[in-house]
Amino acid sequence: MISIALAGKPNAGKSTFYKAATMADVDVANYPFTTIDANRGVSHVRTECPCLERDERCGDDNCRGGKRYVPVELLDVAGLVPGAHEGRGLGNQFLDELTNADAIVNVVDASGGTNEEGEPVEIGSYDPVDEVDFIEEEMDQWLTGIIDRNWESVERKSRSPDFDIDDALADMLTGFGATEADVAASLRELDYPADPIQWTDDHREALARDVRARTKPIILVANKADVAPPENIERLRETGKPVIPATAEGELALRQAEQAGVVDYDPGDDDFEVVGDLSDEQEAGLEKIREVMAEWGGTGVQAAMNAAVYDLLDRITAYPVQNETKWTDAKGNVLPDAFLLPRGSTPVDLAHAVHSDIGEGYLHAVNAKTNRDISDDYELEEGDVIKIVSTAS
Ligand SMILES: Nc1nc2c(ncn2[C@@H]2O[C@H](COP(=O)(O)OP(=O)(O)OP(=O)(O)O)[C@@H](O)[C@H]2O)c(=O)[nH]1
Ligand SMILES: [Mg+2]
Repeated sequence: MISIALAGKPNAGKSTFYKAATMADVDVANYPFTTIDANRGVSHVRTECPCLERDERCGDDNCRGGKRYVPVELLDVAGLVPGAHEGRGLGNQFLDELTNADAIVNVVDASGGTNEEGEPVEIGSYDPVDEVDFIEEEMDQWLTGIIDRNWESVERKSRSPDFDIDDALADMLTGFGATEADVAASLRELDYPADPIQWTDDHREALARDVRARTKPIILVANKADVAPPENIERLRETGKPVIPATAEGELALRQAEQAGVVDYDPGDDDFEVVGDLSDEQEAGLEKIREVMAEWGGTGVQAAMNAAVYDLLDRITAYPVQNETKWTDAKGNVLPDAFLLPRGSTPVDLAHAVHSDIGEGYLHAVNAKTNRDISDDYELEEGDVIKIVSTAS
């Protein structure tokens, strides 16, 4: 499963985002380091279900009237302060938790109402652009440290006659989520001595920065948009990084109200409808959220999950089925599974994602929307429904 990690300075709203996005029960409070141990849970990205092209909707938990929710892992970790890579705050322990993440959602307090240590200050008095820079810097320095600590082993390997620097670095960095292709691409970008013994700290740091950017891409959530001065969000946008304005607190309130049966709202909707009885106070709170949603096109929480997976990681959703006419599995469930594959994936890749045996035994595939055979090098598109024919199925 794709893994997305929430990172950011303390008190920015990471756990509120996590709670809203997973509906798990975690601590949220207005002081730094509320979260100590990482929370790991299941959230979803939202897409259009292929069933919209048919007469009937799927009618299960994953598809709410054609709004398809595909599971991804979400990780909420302790806040990060400047110097974390040297152990400040809850530093290293938290950074190590990011090892398995495919992408990072940096939850920024766009209101400027907390300083770099996460302590409450007057709204607008801290510049949120500063936390964008230091979070990235901490991640880069953390990886630099990992490479430094492992360099001796690269030097040792370099004495062997069949030494290959790409292989040696890939070995070291796979644990960090880097593939051989990532390492090779980074090395192509950099100038470096052939002999690892000649590498300086600067060479290792340059490698760390490039590999980090490739393997842990970052998207910014401009959280607390409900109280943020609009110019702060503008300034965050000027960094050139993808920015999603959000109110994690608003999303949490809506999901809780939806569970209580008082509003009709599906995560990612740009508005909601009140369907139950509310106190005047509750009603006023929800109307405030409605105004923020109108301004930004929703609460931003679902939008951030989607941007991380579909934009940053460039995934598409493919739906394997056994029956290409009914779009069902062997048990008759309609569109039971959805896989988030890298753009450019082929039917063979989908077969491997379903099961390694199905991949090994792959024979051919049928596009269930057109009922035609597709070639082995066909590039899957968002929403494709595919029957795989394999010796293993
Ligand atoms: N106004 C506003 N406040 C928010 C929003 N999201 C979170 N908060 C508040 O921000 C404070 C910190 O929220 P948490 O979710 O605990 O923050 P965190 O980033 O997990 O903090 P640490 O675990 O200490 O690193 C709490 O008082 C939240 O209620 C939001 O969208 N708007
Ligand atoms: Mg927290």
